[in-house]
Amino acid sequence: MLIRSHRSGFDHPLSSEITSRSVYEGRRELLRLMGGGIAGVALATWGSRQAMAQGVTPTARPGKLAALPALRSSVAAASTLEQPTAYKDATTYNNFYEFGTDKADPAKNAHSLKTSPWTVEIEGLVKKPGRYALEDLLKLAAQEDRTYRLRCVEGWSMVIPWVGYSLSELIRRVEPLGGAKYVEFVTQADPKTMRFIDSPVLDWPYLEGLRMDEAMHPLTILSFGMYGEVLPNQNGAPVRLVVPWKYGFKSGKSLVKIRFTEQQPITAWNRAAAREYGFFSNVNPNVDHPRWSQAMERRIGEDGLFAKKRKTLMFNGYEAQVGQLYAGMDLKKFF
Ligand SMILES: Nc1nc2c(c(=O)[nH]1)N[C@H]1C(S)=C(S)[C@@H](COP(=O)(O)O)O[C@H]1N2
Ligand SMILES: [Mo]
Repeated sequence: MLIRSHRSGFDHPLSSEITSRSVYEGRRELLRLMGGGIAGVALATWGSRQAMAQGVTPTARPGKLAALPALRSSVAAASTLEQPTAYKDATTYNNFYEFGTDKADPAKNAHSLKTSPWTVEIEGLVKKPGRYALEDLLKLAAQEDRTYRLRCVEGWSMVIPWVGYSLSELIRRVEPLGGAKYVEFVTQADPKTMRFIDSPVLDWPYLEGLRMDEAMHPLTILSFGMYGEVLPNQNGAPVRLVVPWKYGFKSGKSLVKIRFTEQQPITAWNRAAAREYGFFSNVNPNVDHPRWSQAMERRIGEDGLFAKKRKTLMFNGYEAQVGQLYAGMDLKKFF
């Protein structure tokens, strides 16, 4: 199988705006010596740059994992203005059934996931199939800050500053053939490192899929990091999908294969309960899940006794950008 090398022409010139790792770490050290505070905000760390862009309280890089610097997004209105969810919450309240079904399980169990070496295979109806090393995928396009809401079908939401680039950057380079109508996403299924992979909750590997126009939409990202650092294992390291206008489960974690198909792919949740989880699964307050309403959501981190629920927004608040993809479709039928 073809291994794409650094010489194969996919190198993206790193913008001089991207702070190199050593400079970044140096600034952190300086910050630490100065005791943070106002002086820290003046430095172009991830947190302050993001805050200046969004007018929210600066969030410090958590300092847990390797830095993954990012540019402010070039995609118009790509980010929400909401305050990001606390890193602690975003990394301890997860759905990643390969590591257990309790929200706290992935944080406890996902350390066993082996994320290096990692490759993603591109196959199916595409002119340039092949196996891409993670290092090459990382450099395929500039990493951007994309702070998106993620709304789970279960009725909670988070605001996460993802680091990644539009999936369309990759799709364009591999040149899908005319017959390619859908993109299927296959995720890691390794019984040696994923404790719950033999549990009967789902058929493994966890599969997801998008229509080609959804996959090509600039808001759909391949994400390699969050909060200015590489992804924690429990959040789908080393590379995951993030589709902000769809329920969280459409955002497959720990991707190993991207396949271009003519037929609409089977997805893990559709196979498990077709009546409850459709192929599209667009966030829609007007289409209830058969067993509960989808009109409201609880923002993780706002769970005090008197915390108000929030109204769920059409397409999770991204209607202006993605509504057109579904013009003329009956969203009750194609849920
Ligand atoms: N491989 C895989 N990807 C997955 C899941 C999963 O169980 N396995 N859960 C999905 C669901 S239901 C949600 S809500 C999001 C949660 O992402 P987070 O834990 O980073 O917030 O991941 C999605 N991606
Ligand atoms: Mo979810």
